[in-house]
Amino acid sequence: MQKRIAILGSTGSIGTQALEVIAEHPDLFSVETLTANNNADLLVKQAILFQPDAVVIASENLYRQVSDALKDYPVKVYAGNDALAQVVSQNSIDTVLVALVGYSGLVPTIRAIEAGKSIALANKETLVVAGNLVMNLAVQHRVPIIPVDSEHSAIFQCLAGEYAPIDRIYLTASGGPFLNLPPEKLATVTREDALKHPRWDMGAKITVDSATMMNKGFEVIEAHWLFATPSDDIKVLVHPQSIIHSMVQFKDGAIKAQLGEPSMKVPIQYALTYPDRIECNVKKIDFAEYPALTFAEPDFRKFPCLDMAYKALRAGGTVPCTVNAANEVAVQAFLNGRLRYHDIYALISETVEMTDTINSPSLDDYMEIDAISRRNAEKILDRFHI
Ligand code: MN3
Repeated sequence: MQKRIAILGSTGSIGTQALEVIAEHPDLFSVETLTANNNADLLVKQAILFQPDAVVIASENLYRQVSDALKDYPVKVYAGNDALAQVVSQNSIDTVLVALVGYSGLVPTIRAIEAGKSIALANKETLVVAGNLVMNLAVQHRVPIIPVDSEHSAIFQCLAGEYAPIDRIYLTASGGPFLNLPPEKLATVTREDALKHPRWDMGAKITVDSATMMNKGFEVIEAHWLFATPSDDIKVLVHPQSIIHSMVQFKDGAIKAQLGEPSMKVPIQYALTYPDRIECNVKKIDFAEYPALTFAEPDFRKFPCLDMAYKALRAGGTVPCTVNAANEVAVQAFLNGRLRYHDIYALISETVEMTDTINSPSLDDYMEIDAISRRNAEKILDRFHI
């Protein structure tokens, strides 16, 4: 029987690659729902090609454009963020792939869990903001959360068939575009410099997060919640070749790693076929091309956002929620030319200092703290004139 998939964020980097996977295996998968933020043209193209039951365009002003373009097709068209959160509970959906960017993934993921859907999670911010709440809800509703983030997929694959507890997680990091840049040069890097990622082709937000290594910090938090591992047992390891996608060490010192050419298609496909493996149309590794795999400790002083993420995880409560909100404001401002690279960290850390924390937050608390943190970050941003 075909697995019926909803893709939240189908026009982004993960979403389009997920549709490639689905198109290569039409016997195994069908597309039930597609959603996009504001790329109406691509959403319409995808809807015509895959004929889902429904599409959602989050930007309500684009509703007319999408519904007109699909008026001759049997595809329901909805608009707005409420529709996006509601559409995941449709009976006809088996698995929800959450490929939204940032905080916007949280509420739809929670609604999908409550509706009992299997979750393929590509949106790390959902766990950064509210990992405790989301994981508890998944246990309560007996819903599997299969990671799509390549490092977490690697760890998940290393844990297949294991019962012993994890001794240590090695979370590998490419190091981003500024790995070998002298720290004093970071003051003058531009948006274009930050968007040139050496190993992975991704959306703008995550590429900037990779340049600051906030992405890796968020992945530490994500790993903590997915694998119930204390932050002290999660080590970031800089591995510029990005061939080892992460590793797990067990009590006896044995280490399992998952390797391959950098491609998101493998983790996306594995999340959809788990526990099975099927043919995947990607470049297979030729070790002769990689005579040396190298490893180094990360430089926490050069990449203070990585350190801040560890501290936020240890502080707990709504601190990671505030870090995420401030980071989203900072990255957007950086992309718009309103903030310098090295002020991203300063903006986030000042926002954390300015914002109250709640220790055992409910979803409403997270939503409130997210909104307050964004307002505080915007206020601080006004002082960082370029
Ligand atoms: Mn990753």
